Amino acid sequence: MSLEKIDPEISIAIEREAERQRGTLVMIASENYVSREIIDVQASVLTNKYAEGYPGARYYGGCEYVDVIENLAIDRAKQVFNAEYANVQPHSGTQANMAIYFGFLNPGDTILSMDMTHGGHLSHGSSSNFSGKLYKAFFYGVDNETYLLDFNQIESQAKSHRPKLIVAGASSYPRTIDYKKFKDIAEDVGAYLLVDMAHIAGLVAADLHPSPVPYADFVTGTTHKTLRGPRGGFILAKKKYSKIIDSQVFPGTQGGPLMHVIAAKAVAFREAMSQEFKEYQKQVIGNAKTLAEELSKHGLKIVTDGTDNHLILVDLSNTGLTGIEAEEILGKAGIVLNKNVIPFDGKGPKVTSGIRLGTPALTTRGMKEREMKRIAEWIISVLESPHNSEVLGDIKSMVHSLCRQFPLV
Ligand code: DSN
Repeated sequence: MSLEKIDPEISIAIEREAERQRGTLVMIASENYVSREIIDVQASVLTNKYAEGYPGARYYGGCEYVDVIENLAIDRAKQVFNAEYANVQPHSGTQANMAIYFGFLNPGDTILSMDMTHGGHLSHGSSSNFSGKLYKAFFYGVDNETYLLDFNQIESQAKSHRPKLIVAGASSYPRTIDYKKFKDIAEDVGAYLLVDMAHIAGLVAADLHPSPVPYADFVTGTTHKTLRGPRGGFILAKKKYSKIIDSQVFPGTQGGPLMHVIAAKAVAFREAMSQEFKEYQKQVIGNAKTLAEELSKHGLKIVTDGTDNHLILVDLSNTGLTGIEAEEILGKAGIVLNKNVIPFDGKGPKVTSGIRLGTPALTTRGMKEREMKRIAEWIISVLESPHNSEVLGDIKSMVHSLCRQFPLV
C-alpha cells in the first residue's frame, strides 16, 4: 500500500517539502541537494539493521554486509582527506565534537573557541549547549575593523587561559582559516587542537581550502553541507587517538550506528573523489564571489568585503532592516536564507543585524555567475521594497521560472 493511502498527512507534507525545495532558491549556506543515489541508499533496507560496535567486533549477528559498508566508508573518508584514521558513526557534527570532548577533557577543563556571535558554533562552548555547561569555555573573536580572525588575540587568550583544547572552525566565517597558526598557538600552550570543518569539508575535499588534517589532533565535520552527502557527522584524527575516539563514539555517546546513513556517507565520499566534484566546488566559490561582488555593487555591506568560500555574511545596518525581517520578506519572494548575527552585533541571535547566504545548493542545480547576478538584483529589489507586495510577487514568479530552468534530478 502506498504512503499516500496509509499516512496521507505525512505523504502530503513530504510532497509539499519537495515542491518547496524545487521551487525556491535555497541559499542557506549549510544546506545542499544530495544525488538520487544518496537518497536511494538512505531509503534502503539498511535502516533495519542494528550494528552496535565496529566492523569485525559487533554486538549483533548478521553484520557481514554492513561491515563491508562501514569499512568502505572509513577507507574512503581517509582517502578523501588523507587522514590516518576516520570514524563515520557520529550522527551529527555536534556528536562528533562531543566524542572528542569526552575523550580528551574532564568536566571543568578549559576550552578556547570562536565566539558564537563572531561565527563560532553552538557546540564550541555555548552556555546553552552541553559544551558550555560541562567545560569552562573562553572565546576568541575577529578584529573589530577587518572582521578577520585576530591571531594576536587568540594567542594572548591561549596564554592567559591555558586551555586544554583549542577549537578552530566556524559556521559563519567567510574567509580562509589558517590552521598552521592555530597549531603553533596550541603547541605553544600545550593544548590539543580540534578543527571543526563542517561548513567547508567539501572545499577541503576538493583542495580548494587548506586542509586542517596535517595540523590538528582531531578534525570533525558533517557530510551534508558543502560535502553534499547525507545528514551526519564524521571524525578524522591521528591513528594514535583511534581507540579513545572509537570508544567515545560508541559506547561513550551513541548506541546503534545508522547504517543506511553510513552507506550514504560512503557514496558521498566516493562522489567527492571525482573531477566533477572538484569542478562543482570551484563553481560554489566562483558563485559566492560573484554574488558578494554584485550585492556590494548595489550598496550592501559585505562582512570582510567578500568571501573565500561558499558563504557571504551581509551587514544590513544601512538598510533599515533587521536580519529576521530580511529573512522573512526574502522568503516571501522565494529566496530562502537565514538571519545571522554579525560580529559585534547589538541585536542578539533572535533578531540579528545580518543575513547569511550560501551557494552550495544553487550550484548543485547548475546555476552559474549569470544566475548569481540576477539573484543579487532580486535580493536588492526585495530589500529596497520590503512592503511592496507587487515587487515581492513579481520576484517570486521570476524565482519560480529560474527554478524551472534548473530542475533537480
Ligand atoms: N547550524 C548549522 C549551520 O547552519 O551553520 C551548523 O551546524
